[in-house]
Amino acid sequence: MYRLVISFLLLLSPVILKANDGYKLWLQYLPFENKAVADYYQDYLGNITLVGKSPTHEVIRRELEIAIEGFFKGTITPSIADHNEYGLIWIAKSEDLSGTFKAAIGEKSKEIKDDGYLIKYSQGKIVVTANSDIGLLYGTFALLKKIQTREKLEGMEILENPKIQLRLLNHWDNLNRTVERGYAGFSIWNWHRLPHHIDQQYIDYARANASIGINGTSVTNVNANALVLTPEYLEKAAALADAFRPYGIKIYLTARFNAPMILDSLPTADPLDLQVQAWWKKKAEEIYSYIPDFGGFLVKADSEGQPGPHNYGRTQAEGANTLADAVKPFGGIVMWRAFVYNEKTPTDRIKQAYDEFKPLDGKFRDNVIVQVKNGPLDFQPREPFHPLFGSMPETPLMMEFQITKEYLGQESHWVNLATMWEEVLQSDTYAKGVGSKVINVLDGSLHGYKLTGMAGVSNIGTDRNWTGHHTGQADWYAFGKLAWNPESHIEEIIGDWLKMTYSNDPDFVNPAKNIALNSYETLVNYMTPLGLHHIMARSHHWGPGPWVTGGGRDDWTATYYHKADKKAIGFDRTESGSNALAQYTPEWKNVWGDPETTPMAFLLWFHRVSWDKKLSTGNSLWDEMALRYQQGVEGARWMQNEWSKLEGKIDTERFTHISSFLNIQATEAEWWRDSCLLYFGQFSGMPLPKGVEKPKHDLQYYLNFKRNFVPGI
Ligand code: GCV
Repeated sequence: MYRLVISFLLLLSPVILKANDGYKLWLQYLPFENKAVADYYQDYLGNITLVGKSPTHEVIRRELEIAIEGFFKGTITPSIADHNEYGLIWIAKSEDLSGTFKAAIGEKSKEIKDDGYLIKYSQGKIVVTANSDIGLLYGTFALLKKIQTREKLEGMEILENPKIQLRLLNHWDNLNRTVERGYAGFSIWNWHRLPHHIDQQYIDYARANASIGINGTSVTNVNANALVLTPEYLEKAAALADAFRPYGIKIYLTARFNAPMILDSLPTADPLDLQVQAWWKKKAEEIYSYIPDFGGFLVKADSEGQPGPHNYGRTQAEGANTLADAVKPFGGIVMWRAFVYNEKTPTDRIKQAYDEFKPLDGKFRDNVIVQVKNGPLDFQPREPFHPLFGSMPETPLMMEFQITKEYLGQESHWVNLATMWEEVLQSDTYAKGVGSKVINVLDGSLHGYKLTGMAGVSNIGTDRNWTGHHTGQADWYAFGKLAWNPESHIEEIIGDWLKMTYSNDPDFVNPAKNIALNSYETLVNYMTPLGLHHIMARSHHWGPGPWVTGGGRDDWTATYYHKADKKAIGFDRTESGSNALAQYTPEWKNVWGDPETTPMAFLLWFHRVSWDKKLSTGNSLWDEMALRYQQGVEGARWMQNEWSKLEGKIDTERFTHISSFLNIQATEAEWWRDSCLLYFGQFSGMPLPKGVEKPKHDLQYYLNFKRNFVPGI
């Protein structure tokens, strides 16, 4: 046993005020704030035993070293023994635990499943154990998190098993390094330099993901380029897979449905054609020769111009099954997206996925999982849960959330997405009566799914802080946490993230948490209050565009969705309208079928409401809308103001960056309010109620407002 020598003076220097570009994400391992805290953890961190040898063990060792360097500001040399009876932290797989520790853990170890882990304090020592190498890595990160958030180790007992098996990031990254709906620079995948150069950022990406339990990544855009399936790119993808493997992260690729035609000039991509089936089988064999643990395919078919089984009169199941059969012998899966809709189908766009997939329930191979966006439209600031959840008992469904904020202000708005995700996850589908929450569908408990999953469309790019807005990191973090356990408490998630990323000072953490927790409702108010949706600018979706109309596709306009006229506004989705409501269970039909019982959050999603209709608040619809837009603007200003009070509590670099983005947010909130109220005011013909500020410009100004080269298209 050795004792760490800490330079007391160094620990007292004003560390938090040093410049920090945010690259280290939540793995800052901030120095202990005083000698007492350092002394407390020193005994444990100075006496670590790590048993076993594997690439993942090396990752664990390295992570411990990085953490110790950070905590103690490099004043000690980490030394991690591979065997030492006196170690105070013991990290070992259950099979490698010595008798004493086995006895201390007792029956508990039997409760560890999959890549779960157990951390247990016993007689002055901490044991981190698991049944797999990756479980051990997760357990190590969990212990480090406890130290980062300055929790006491005595009496600790944490048993964690992942509730969802597939916890994936989806990158919409193109091979030319542009990122569809990416607002944080270019793609981090430098395909040109691969396979020979493994950038440090790939390793740090893997570390960050492993630290929150993410175990897979689909590295290419769902608007897929077939080239990624050629040897040239498979070699590169294999290099990424090799780099990620020790972190428990599998690689997945997006498959372009007509790849057999593009790459090998087959006359058809008909999934029932024998030649096509043979092509996919051969392709799978080839992929697995490069990447033996390749996860499988993610497919967007028959949607927004992507080819698919429709082109051959086949069903989504027939399409998915052909690819599934190809990867099955190697243990691969297919994630088949339910985001299927077509402008030529005359029904309400939000009904189309359900109409198409529901009749196919039970027709997919057992290695197919259908990936469904959280709501039936397209990642709007607020949508009711997708009606497919709870409606496909025989077909595993996984969740697709969008971490990148395509429709939510993109990179410059602070919105705590976990608040929105929690709202969806906690929704009761009533599929099997009360208590059939979306979570229960996803974790497999409601229908007995054999495959479970959650995917998040990544917000990561080459920006030094990875996500453009520093707080975008929180959304990445929260996604991982919710994918591991969708029941996680979002207050705890954001609190932990703030502590690990910035500071443990409650005078910083509490107000910052408060800003985050209020940010979602604020954004909904200044963008799409009362259930408005899809009123963003055309194509790039940045900023307001309630006037967007005409063009090639009605279902890509705003007027299709809000239907404002002199009398009313909103989309009637009840029996008297599109009857999208019929896709939900009777419980929801009762609530959402009547404007009087529909929560205001979804009023205009389900109903057409006259401008002068008196709402439960006592306001007319018009007044309520205007007041909510105003409330949103005031909320954004409040966020700005609250944040300004935190100056000096964290490093200036990140403080200033966030302040500057909050300025943008507050200005854009006004832009949203003014332009939407001017536009809708033409129809309502009613004056702005008291308390709502006068617009800064006239409607024409907003109609003429154009910006070139908005990123992410
Ligand atoms: C990758 C939305 C986005 C598209 C995206 C699509 C999808 O429509 O605007 O950029 O395409 O969703 O999820 O496939």
